[in-house]
Amino acid sequence: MRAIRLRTEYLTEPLGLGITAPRLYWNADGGLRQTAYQVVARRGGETVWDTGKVASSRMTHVRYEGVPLGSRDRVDWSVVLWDEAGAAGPPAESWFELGLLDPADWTAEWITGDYTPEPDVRYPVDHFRRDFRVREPVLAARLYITAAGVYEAVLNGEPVSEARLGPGATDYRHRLHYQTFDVTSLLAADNVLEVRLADGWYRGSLGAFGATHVFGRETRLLAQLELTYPDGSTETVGSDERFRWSDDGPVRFADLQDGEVYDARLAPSYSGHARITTETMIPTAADNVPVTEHERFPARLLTTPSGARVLDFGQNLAGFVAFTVSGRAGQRLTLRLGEILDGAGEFTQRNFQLRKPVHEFGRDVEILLLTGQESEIKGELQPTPKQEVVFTASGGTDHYVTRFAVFGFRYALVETDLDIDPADFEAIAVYSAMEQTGTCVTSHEGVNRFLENTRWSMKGNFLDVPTDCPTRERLGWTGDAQVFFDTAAYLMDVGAFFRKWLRDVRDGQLADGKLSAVIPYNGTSMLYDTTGGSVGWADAVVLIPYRYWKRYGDESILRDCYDAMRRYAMFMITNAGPLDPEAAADNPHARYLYEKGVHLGDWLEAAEFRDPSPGRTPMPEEATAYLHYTMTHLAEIATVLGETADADLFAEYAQGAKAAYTHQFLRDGTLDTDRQAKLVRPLALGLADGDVKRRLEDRLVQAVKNRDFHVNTGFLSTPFVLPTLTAAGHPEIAYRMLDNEDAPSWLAEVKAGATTVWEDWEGKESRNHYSPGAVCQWLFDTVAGLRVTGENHFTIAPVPGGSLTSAQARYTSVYGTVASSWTRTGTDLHLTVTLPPNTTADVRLPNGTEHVVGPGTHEYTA
Ligand code: RAM
Repeated sequence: MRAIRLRTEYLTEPLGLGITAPRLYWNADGGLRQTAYQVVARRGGETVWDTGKVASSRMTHVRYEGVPLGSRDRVDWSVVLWDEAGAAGPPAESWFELGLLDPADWTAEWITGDYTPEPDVRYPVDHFRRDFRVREPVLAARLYITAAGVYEAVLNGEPVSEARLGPGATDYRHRLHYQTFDVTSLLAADNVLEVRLADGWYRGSLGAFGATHVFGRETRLLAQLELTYPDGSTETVGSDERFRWSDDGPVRFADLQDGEVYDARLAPSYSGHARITTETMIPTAADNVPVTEHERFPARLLTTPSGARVLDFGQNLAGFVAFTVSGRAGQRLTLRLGEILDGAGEFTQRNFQLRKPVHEFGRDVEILLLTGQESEIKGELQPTPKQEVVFTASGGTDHYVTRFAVFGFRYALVETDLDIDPADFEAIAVYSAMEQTGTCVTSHEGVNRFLENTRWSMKGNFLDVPTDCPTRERLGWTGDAQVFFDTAAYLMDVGAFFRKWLRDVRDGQLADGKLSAVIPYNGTSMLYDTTGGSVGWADAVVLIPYRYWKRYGDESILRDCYDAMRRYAMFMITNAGPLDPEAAADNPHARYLYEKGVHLGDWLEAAEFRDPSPGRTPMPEEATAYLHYTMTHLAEIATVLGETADADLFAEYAQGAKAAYTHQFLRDGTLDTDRQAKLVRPLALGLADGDVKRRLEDRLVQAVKNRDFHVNTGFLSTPFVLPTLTAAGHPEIAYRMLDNEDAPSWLAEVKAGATTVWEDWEGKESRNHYSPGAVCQWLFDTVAGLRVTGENHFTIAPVPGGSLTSAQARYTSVYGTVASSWTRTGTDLHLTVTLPPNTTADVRLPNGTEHVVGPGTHEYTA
């Protein structure tokens, strides 16, 4: 038996790790059971940790407990596994290297361009350059780098890494990440280090209204190149006033949302010098996967009915655009990027653009924008985001690729007098480099496409932060991430990604314990702080760590987040109770009602059931239901962490809220409505038992039938509707909703040619919103029946049904790759289950038979 998929803190061979006692992970290959392991860790040839032979089946969260490690330490570790026969296998090897852990490690200085930023002015991209010689050969070279802005570093003409858009998005008031790159192989005797610096999240447009200068006016760079020679001596080339500077390069304007203005005739002169500046923030390691370029899509040229030329890349995505053109110097090419063609077949950006002032604006204007009082705003308005590239040709052959903007698009409207060949244009998907962990292929093409559309919406929105859409808002809406977490975790390995964002979540907690509804902070705080206590959104601070813990068996995420969870719990408790005590006088559990605060509700239910003024009307039903649900999770978490007093308090509120809810909303024994969200919620969140539950289930089935198997739930209930129907013994109803190609439904979008998931059932808003794709969790955990239910343990309980004749799912869990595949012929079901070594599973067949099995392939016919 041999260890495979060796990882450190969810990362493969991380460089610049910020965790001094990292945890180690592996999967087993060959053999059945791991009976023991031995980890040996070495630093520069010296053994710093040797576990000896540990009798254990553990493959995850094995914490380094050797000699204390410090900045820059590189540790090579190996693991040997013993199998069920007591035989040791060959060692498997990996490594990690720590980054700069002590503020004093930073000897480089913060630098900025030699200009004084004026209000209301945007500046071209800065170019910094430092030429230096090294005493060859260099044994190792590390570049530690970050910026207030976004940077791109190039050493001797080569990008220092595949990472893009460093330092990534955080709340720069609280946290700034740095990156570590191994640049050893790029060094020569004479070297040129060049760094480009653009506005990024720090100074560029952010959020729905494209506010600028949210974190500051002056962009800055910090770069520290450390060279180690074979004799052990070191040398540091750090950013300082010796860095040359100019801003006369080709990128005349760059903004993550608006795009780039690029003049290929220009090259930076580096005629000036960088200026030393100050920054009090101490950069820390992200311990996350980098943002990188992924799939590339070629273009097809369309001519619209009005004669406009549009490039169609065939896939809606978030990323860059690249092209090659040749023409006369000064010839222009403008690309506008959008997601759809309108009803008339014309290019449009209307489905995601809002408007903002041409001039920089402050809080007063922010209020007008947020309250829809645009007409009160003085001065000219402009669309936001612009999503455009304005390119000027050099006269030779030019290659352009976006570097400092991200576009949500499938189409590009082209305006140019250059001769263009669509074969010279490409769309490049850009997202956090998460490993793809889950696939599910069924006999239904439409279902398969919907799953891949969901994966694409995930790719389109997992760029360092889980955002709602890559066009209009690009914000880390907590509720969207919360409802999607389990689907996300099936599709890709989100261990490092969500650990990072959960840190952002803690940064985004407000003084009263609620959370901003979008994280990280984006400037227009008023709206997001007001809605920040919304149930379903704020609960992300509890529900995501909880699900993360269950999926990855990682209790430490609970410890990391416990303080924040507890503060949110206290916020809920403080605000519990009736809005109008007199009106609630007959409810003996009224103190456990949750009626106060601003709640977004089920958000974007189908039009006929949509709340006319979400966030304005009280939402006692939704809020009390989530008080119960979240307190139930909190009680379990507090128990696990040994916080018994808290556990009692949370359990009291969980039970109290259930009683209050039952009295207030289920008093007549049921709810009489075709509004699915209202029926799904009490069932899914555990608010109904016995007869009441059965009546609600029947009413839900009736509601679905009354609406011809359409879906009419909103963000909060969409992930629950099919699981609830299945749990109620009605998988056939669930399948009919899934199969339905008539809107509102998931497959109506597929039928309409969607390549990503739409925000709303009507397709009027963004076309790249993963939230309604949260139903895909059901494909993995119910249709294929794959669930992680313990350490090294799964439950496999497929529920075949509907028009599906087969389903095959594979999921690379933290314990290895597990697969469930079934085919149906007539009434016969054939199931194949494959388990990785050192795992077990409870296999439950649809006919009720159960098997406890170990590694290998198991076949069943029922
Ligand atoms: C929006 C976004 C987001 C949602 C909030 C409430 O503007 O679409 O997805 O969470 O509203």
